[in-house]
Amino acid sequence: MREIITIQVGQAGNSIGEKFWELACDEHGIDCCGNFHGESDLQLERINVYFTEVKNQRYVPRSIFIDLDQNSINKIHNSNNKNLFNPEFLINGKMSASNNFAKGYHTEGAEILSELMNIIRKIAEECDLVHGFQFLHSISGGAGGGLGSLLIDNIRQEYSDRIIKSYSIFPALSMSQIVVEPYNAVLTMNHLIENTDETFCFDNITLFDILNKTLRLSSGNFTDINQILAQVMIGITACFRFPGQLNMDLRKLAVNMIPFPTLHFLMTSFSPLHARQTVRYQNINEHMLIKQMFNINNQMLTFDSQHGKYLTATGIFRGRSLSLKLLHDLISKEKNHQHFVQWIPNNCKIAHCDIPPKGLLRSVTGIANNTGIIKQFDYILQPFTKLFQRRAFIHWFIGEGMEEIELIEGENRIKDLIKDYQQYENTTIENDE
Ligand SMILES: Nc1nc2c(ncn2[C@@H]2O[C@H](COP(=O)(O)OP(=O)(O)OP(=O)(O)O)[C@@H](O)[C@H]2O)c(=O)[nH]1
Ligand SMILES: [Mg+2]
Repeated sequence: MREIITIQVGQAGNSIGEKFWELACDEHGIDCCGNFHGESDLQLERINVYFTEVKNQRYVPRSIFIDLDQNSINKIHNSNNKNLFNPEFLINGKMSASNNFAKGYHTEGAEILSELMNIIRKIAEECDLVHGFQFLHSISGGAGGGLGSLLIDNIRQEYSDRIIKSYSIFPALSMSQIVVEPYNAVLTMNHLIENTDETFCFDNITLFDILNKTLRLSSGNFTDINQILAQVMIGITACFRFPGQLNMDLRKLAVNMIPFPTLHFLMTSFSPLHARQTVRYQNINEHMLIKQMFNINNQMLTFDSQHGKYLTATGIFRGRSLSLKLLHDLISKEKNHQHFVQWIPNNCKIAHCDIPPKGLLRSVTGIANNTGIIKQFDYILQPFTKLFQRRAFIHWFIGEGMEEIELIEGENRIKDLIKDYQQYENTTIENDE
């Protein structure tokens, strides 16, 4: 079996993780104590990818929840799923990272690093063959960004041939209470560029927009946002968790989606996304799923849709009565569209899992490597530069053992990444001739 280890860090990471496991347990027929009550063997066939069987038909998520303060960990200890998770793998430090990347990376986080790595080693040793690690975190938190980066760096060093993917939340700076978020985000990006294989990017502004405009939940909050995020993660992982005709794993996904090592920042989309009151009036067929997979209103991240070009895309379809032939035909038409680069032949793929998500007959989760993602990088880089030109607030970081050069390095790395994406956005077949 090829197992995946899930690591949640910081408040956002832990809250999203809680939701992810809730949905994953539901799909695999696991109750809040880890016991199997499913109806089908398919629910168990690949359950070991995400869960460890501890005794006959009792399963424990292969998951670690980490924070520097106690709040988000206490929430899990007190939740309905408190008996689901191994309490040894719910870990908090002594002191909050106080929104400071440097505390998460250099001081408070570094203090618990060896304890964390021991736990990760222990979990990895219990696996048959670790396939990869998935991280959940916000890039702008002190814990999620700082300690998350420290763990990613160390896991990359120790498990260099395993896949590391992250689900990374970009901040809504216009709604933020934290002035140093641009610093944290740029510093975290530096490590994600260097040490992850696949980073699925989400931004809170877009997710709030989906709540308000598409789902018409005017008083939506993080709980609702995390539900959408978890649903997308469930869609991305469906083909790893269930057997299917057109299947994939973390490595195959990376091989098909990432044309150059640093250009591994992926956007996602989901369909159907409808207000509860309208969902039963929709005919969710192959045409609609493909259309919405590329529709701007179904994207989980704001990107430059005017100039951005798709380098690669994959649709993960779920549901029993889908025509794969029709999906192939429709997706082939899409890839001739001007928004796809033409110098990567066959850059649009489909994967399929028979089992639909709970409560739906069919769905698609889109994954795209689109050069328009640089809009998000710009969004954090601009306020970063404004603050950093005047060296504002950097004493908080320097005071925790960080050197100014790390900020300069982070800034340069993002600038280079933007340039790389731009270069491939403008490359045409004619350029090669
Ligand atoms: N989507 C989502 N975003 C969140 C959630 N909680 C916080 N955020 C966002 O994440 C960013 C802050 O990261 P947190 O995860 O709260 O911070 P942390 O990693 O715990 O680290 P500290 O800042 O030191 O507490 C802000 O932009 C928040 O708006 C959540 O449950 N879901
Ligand atoms: Mg926190």
